[in-house]
Amino acid sequence: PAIIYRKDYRPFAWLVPETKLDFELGLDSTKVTAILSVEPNPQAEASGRIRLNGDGQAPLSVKVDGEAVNSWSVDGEDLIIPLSAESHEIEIATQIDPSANTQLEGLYASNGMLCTQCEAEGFRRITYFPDRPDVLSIFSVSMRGPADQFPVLLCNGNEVARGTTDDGIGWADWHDPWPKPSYLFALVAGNLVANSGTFTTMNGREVTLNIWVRQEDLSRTDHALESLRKSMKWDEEVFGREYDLDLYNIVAVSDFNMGAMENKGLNVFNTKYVLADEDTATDADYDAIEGVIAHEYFHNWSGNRVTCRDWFQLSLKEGFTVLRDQLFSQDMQGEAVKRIEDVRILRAAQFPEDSGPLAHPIRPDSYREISNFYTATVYNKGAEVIRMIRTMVGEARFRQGTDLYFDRHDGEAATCEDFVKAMEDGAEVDLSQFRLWYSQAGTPKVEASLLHSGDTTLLALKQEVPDTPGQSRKQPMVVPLKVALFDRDTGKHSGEQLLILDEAQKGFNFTGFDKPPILSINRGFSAPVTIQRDVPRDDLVFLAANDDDSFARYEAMQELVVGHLVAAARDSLSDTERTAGEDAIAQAMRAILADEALDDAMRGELMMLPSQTYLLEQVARDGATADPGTIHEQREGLKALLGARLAQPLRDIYERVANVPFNGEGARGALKVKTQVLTYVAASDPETAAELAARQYDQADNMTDRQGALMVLCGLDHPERTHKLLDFYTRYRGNALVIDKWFTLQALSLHPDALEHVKALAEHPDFNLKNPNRVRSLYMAFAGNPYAFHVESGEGYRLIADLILALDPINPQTAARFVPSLGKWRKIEPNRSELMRSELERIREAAKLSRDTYEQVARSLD
Ligand code: DPP
Ligand code: ZN
Repeated sequence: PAIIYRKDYRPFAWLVPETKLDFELGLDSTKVTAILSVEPNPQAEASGRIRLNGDGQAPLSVKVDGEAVNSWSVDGEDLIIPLSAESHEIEIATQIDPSANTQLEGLYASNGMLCTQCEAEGFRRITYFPDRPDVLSIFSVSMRGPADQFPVLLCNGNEVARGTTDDGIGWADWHDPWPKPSYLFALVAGNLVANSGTFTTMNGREVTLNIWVRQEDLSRTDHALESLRKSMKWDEEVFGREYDLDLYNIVAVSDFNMGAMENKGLNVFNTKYVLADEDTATDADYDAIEGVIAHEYFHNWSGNRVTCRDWFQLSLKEGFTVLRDQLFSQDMQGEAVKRIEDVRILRAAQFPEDSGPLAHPIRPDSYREISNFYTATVYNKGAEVIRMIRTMVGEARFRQGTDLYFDRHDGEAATCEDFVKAMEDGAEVDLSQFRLWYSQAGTPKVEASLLHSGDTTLLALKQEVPDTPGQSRKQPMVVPLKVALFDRDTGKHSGEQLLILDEAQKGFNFTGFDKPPILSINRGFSAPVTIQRDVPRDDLVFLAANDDDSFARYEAMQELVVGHLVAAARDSLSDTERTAGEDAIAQAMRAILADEALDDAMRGELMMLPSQTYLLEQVARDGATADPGTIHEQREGLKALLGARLAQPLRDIYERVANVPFNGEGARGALKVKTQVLTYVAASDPETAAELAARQYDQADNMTDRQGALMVLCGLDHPERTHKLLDFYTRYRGNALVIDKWFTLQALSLHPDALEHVKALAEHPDFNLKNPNRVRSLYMAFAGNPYAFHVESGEGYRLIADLILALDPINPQTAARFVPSLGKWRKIEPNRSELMRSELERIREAAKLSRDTYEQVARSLD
């Protein structure tokens, strides 16, 4: 498949001011008639023809200015129509089969309803169209279909008219007054009911809000509706953004490749990010729903009103919108814990990407299949990059920058460069060198060392941006680092400072310290970098107990454990060092358990050991390789040691939090701590853990508690494991989202037979390769199982390769998402590495691989 380059961007030769679509809807056969008003684009080179993108369909008829034409031709999947350089009306009829659309792009059938997913290039599977984000058009849509099957007919914008004919055909006309690119088109037809509400905007516009679901799901939509209201209010208050239609529809569908989609006025959501009640959703589910509802709502400005010129600019809308949803969630859920969670996600998903074969800048230079670039880099690192601008200029000037950006580019298809320029002008800051964050891939490494003499301390900083595929010898970036220096005698610091490291090396002097101070660096995770420093264990123990920046406190605890486990996994710990490390970690953990000033939500975070994925990244630093088996052993060993040494305080705290009533003050934190305690007990005293977990499961009056207990039981070889798994299945049978959890808990478990369990679950009658949520619930969880996926025989790798091959013809976009788990092979010890690589080669050799999977496999082997 051809490679597409950013540098090759050219504006489209035609404008399409208006598009009229007519749908005769049927699950197996839908007829689409599209009427495009086109005129030559004065900004582009004239062309004697128009190229319309297609994918899979055949034209039934083509008319230009009302006359049937036969002079069209097909180039690959595109339709080419000769056209003189003046205004025309093009009419094209096509027929598609939504029920055969298992890739879930374009118009497809799900559970008896019809829905669409057009981003990035799905619209071309509905009809021939210039399917690119810089072609903006005003859409009018008419649709009709059997009224009993499709009583509800929805599209973007406003409903103009609707009715039912005498012979039972329902119809509706919709009009969206806002020009939009085709990727924001949406249509839904089905038997749905709505939880409805209203929101009055800051200028008094009354907006009707609807959350559309199947009848049986209606009772689980209040949280989504409330989240939408909060998002609308917050975006007015914090970014000055007001909603611009009288109607906001959200539809939940159970077959969906992504989390959700921000189509203008008609968001389509994965049920996972809509449905929640206390019995079936965890606290984390509630938070995720609030965050994704906000994300899609915020796209109305950062994405829809200002869209992307081309797909290389994806981070323009995604990075910015992720930052916006993160800031919103910080305000709703608490800043400290949310920041820690966001960094944890970045480290789990983006850091490995940035140090592997699929590394790319947040604004990529080329792609074969754009679906492969909906990545943690474009989204999460993209958000971090904009957050750094905000950190450097402060909230007020950041707001001036975003105001100018929205003002300047409203109604346009913009670029990342436009955003940065608006920030420079609006926030009055020079971002020339900062732009490197858009072009250079790789996680910068910053080495920090303190040199003390007299009363002066020199903080010496050194940065290096590692080589990534296609990029070497990089330039120094602008790295904003928040630091504080703690006085060793008073245990206090005299204020946080923002240092800007913008050269390869730079020193900063601090005076007034009799003794070398204790350095707290990258506070709040002010820059998405890894900090490397030689720091005394005792200093980390101090910071873990005392740092007044919550993130830095968490980080100190992580650093303490990472340092110890990485050395242990590299087998470079002497016995004395091992003991000293264990003592320090136990001492820090004891302080965290005992700290009465700490709230439990934060305590729960501090108790979490670094993930094996993150540890693996750290062990495999600088070209070394990692043995996942050893990392697992060492991490579990440390958990067991802490569980044993802190048995009493852990029991005490468990008793306390177990008595916090659900819905009571501090319940969320209590639930988090409770399950954290169980994971330590499970490692040190499985029998007691099984007892406690079984009781927690039985007494649970909410899903957080029940899932936590079952998670712990899943890892144990104990009869209660089977009992509770069976109970859970029976209790929630028929509720797809909860059964997804049931699959996931088993696939992620630390049980020695987890691999066998996964193989058996793949044969379970409830398993289904066509439903992305179900596929992910089993296999994505398994690919993230640090132990079972990496069994020495290589069977885990084979399982994932087999899945990729089986799924690729059904749903290439989802299949390709599994490739990165095998693509890590270069970081792994030689035996496993070879097994992983050969699975990738086996995939590459398969006949008829999709563009999605081919690209990821080829890059992973390069
Ligand atoms: N729907 C996806 C998102 O919101 C892609 N735009 O991120
Ligand atoms: Zn998005």
